[in-house]
Amino acid sequence: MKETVLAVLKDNLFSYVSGEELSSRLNVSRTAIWKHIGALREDGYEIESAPRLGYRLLAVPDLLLPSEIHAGLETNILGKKVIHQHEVESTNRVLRELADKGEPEGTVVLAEQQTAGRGRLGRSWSSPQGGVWLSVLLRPSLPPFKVQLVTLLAAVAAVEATETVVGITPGIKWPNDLLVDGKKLAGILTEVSAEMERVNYLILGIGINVNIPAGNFTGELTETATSLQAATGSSTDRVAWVKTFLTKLEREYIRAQKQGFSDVLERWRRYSVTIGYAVDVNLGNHTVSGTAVDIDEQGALLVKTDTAVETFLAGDVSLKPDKDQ
Ligand code: BT5
Repeated sequence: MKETVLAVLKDNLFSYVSGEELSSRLNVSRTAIWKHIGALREDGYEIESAPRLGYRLLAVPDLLLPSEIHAGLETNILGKKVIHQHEVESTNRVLRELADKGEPEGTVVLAEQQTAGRGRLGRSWSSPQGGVWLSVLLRPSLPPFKVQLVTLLAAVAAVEATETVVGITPGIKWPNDLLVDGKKLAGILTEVSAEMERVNYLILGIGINVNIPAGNFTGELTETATSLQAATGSSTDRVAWVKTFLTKLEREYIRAQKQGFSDVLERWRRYSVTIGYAVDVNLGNHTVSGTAVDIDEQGALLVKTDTAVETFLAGDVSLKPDKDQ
């Protein structure tokens, strides 16, 4: 209902809408309308109320509010429920707790900041204001060995959302880092709850540096990280990015479960900045050097070394300066 009040105010951006009109259009009392206006103001919307004229929307907060994400979102599953927090430890963690209690597929958790954002293998993810820190709950009907493919699919959706909203096409470093000019723009952390034969759920967490000035990165990130703001010189509508990403992710996700992942893999290869490159694959206790030649139908990386073609399901890849095709 609050979202409907907001939608009417947005449809009448430069004019007043009377309390009477709102209450008759929404079929609720004027007191109820007044309460919804109060709730919208608490969310950060600036709404003027003028005696005898009614209400007028003056400003929308720069926040990833459910009311903003929902407006015009044309998905059927993803983002039907959006939980927005100003600050959390980790959106993946919040969603994992909900998933264990039976939360339905598609729920999204968004935070303005994370205090303990997580990367893969226990690494941390810096998550200041201005980024998009998003987790989405999926319950795919896929065998556990295919889960990696959903992560690749999410990377493709994130590249294409960025292309649509911002006009730049990041490259993908295997398995799922988005890079611009060799620096990391976004990362994906997929956490899985599965049994031998069946996936219970999958938490797909993505972090993308959107409106973060280059000068705000500290430590090693000064050299290794970038943002959409740093790459384009202007700020990006974060709500538009989230909506576009969810729309593309849902379309690809539904299609892949019906028809398989070959189309996604083809596009992943097109965006890849790994295939054809000389790489070091760091496996923790040792490193394998060679040329990345392809990914297989499970999303594993194939690396040609001096002696063989080796297959890697996990690991950290660093690209070497020389392209070796
Ligand atoms: C990732 O891990 O790239 C996965 C990042 C996933 C973050 C999202 S945000 C929403 C959701 N909730 C969470 O708690 N996590 C997910 P990995 O490949 O392990 O990369 C981690 C490494 O990237 C760190 O060790 C740093 O070197 C670097 N890094 C950390 N923060 C970064 C940032 N904001 N931008 C670019 N690089 C960063």
